[in-house]
Amino acid sequence: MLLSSYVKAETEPNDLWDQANPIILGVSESGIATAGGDIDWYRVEIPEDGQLTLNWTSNNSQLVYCQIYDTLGVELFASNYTWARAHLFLRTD
Ligand SMILES: [Ca+2]
Repeated sequence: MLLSSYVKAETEPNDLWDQANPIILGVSESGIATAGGDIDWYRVEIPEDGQLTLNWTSNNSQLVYCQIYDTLGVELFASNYTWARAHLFLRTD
């Protein structure tokens, strides 16, 4: 499991897949989810097969969810809405 070393703020616009903010493995990213359906895209490059651990938390009681796609646009994961802390463990092999 990777531990976050610091928090990096999102950069808008990031509402579309081709505007995705890069995430560096082991670094936390923060964003603001506004009422009315804000979307934040992020991308992560995984250097080798293994387990991707993703944690996300809503700090302002806004409902949030997470979807993960591969580079071909195939959905690999879709969470339920949550206003609390959520975890994902995804095998990348
Ligand atoms: Ca956004």
